[in-house]
Amino acid sequence: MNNILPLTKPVTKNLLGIAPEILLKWYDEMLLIRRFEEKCAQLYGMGKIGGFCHLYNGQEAIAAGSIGAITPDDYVITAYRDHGLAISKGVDPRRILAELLGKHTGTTKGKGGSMHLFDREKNFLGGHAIVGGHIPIGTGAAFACKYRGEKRVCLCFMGDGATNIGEFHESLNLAALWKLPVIYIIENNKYGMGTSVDRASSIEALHKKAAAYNMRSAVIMDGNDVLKIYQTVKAAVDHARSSYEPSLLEVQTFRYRGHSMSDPIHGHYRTKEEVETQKKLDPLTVFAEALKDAHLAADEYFESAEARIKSIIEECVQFTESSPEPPLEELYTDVYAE
Ligand SMILES: Cc1ncc(C[n+]2csc(CCOP(=O)(O)OP(=O)(O)O)c2C)c(N)n1
Ligand SMILES: [Mg+2]
Repeated sequence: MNNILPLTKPVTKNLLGIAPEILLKWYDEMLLIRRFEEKCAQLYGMGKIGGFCHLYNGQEAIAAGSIGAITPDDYVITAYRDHGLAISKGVDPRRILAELLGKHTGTTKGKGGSMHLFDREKNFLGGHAIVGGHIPIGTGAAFACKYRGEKRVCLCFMGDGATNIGEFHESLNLAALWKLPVIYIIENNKYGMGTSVDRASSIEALHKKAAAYNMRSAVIMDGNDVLKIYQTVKAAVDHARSSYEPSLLEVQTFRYRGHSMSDPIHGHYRTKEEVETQKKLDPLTVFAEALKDAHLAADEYFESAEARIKSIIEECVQFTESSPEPPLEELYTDVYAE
């Protein structure tokens, strides 16, 4: 089977009539995620980040486009590849980096690490390490929204591998049966660790799994096109708000790094050529070209964005380096709910 995304011209040219400041905010956000992840890779290499660390390089358009389609009141939940989604949901990147370095100022007071980011105020429900384990929690958040009579929704992100887990199927069944305002978003980056989708799933078109539960579904082939993602997620969100009905969306994407920081970029399961081909459709380049074509930004804008993001990253590092380690007594707090 062919694992390589079709090289179509991806970006919707009219930019959907979205206000220029919002488009530029999305670009900045995607750039922040990319540079943040590069800094994480560097700090990991220096031995400053311990434990598992899964980077989001290549998948940035999904975070910006999907979260651009909801409001701050809505919930977001995901698995362990969570830095980018947390940034887009408005979690302070300084506290994210501090968490990765195990500092007391981190989002989980330095006790959760990369895979367990959490921010109640921002309605970011994690950051979960067990594949598929968070899907019932996202479904439960949507249940709570409906039960309380609110018009909020939950975006529940997952990897392709998670769609083979029992909790995925149990959750979809209940969400469809009880009509819950949840949008399940599969970030199909073609692999679960070193196993390709066709080796793990009986069906490669993962969105079609919704049919078993009579649920609406769609696939976005250009997962590097922030506008297509926004457009599709927005339609699903609007539908969930007005009817409480769930959807299953599949976004075709690609991770540029290894599965986690302890894995090689290519490994034995994918070729250098495949990775290089995918990188030709880098979501940042694709979006920058669309912005230039639409005369919304010129080269100077992209240079100034780099400078602004660089200083944010420096601030994150400074904040983290000067933050204290958690005190010993923290070992026993927040372990059980009271
Ligand atoms: C229940 C469970 N089984 C196995 C693992 C080990 N594991 C960690 S990540 C992963 C691959 C998941 O791939 P996918 O859902 O496609 O997400 P991606 O890493 O590609 O974002 C596996 C098998 C785990 N964390 N939890
Ligand atoms: Mg995957």
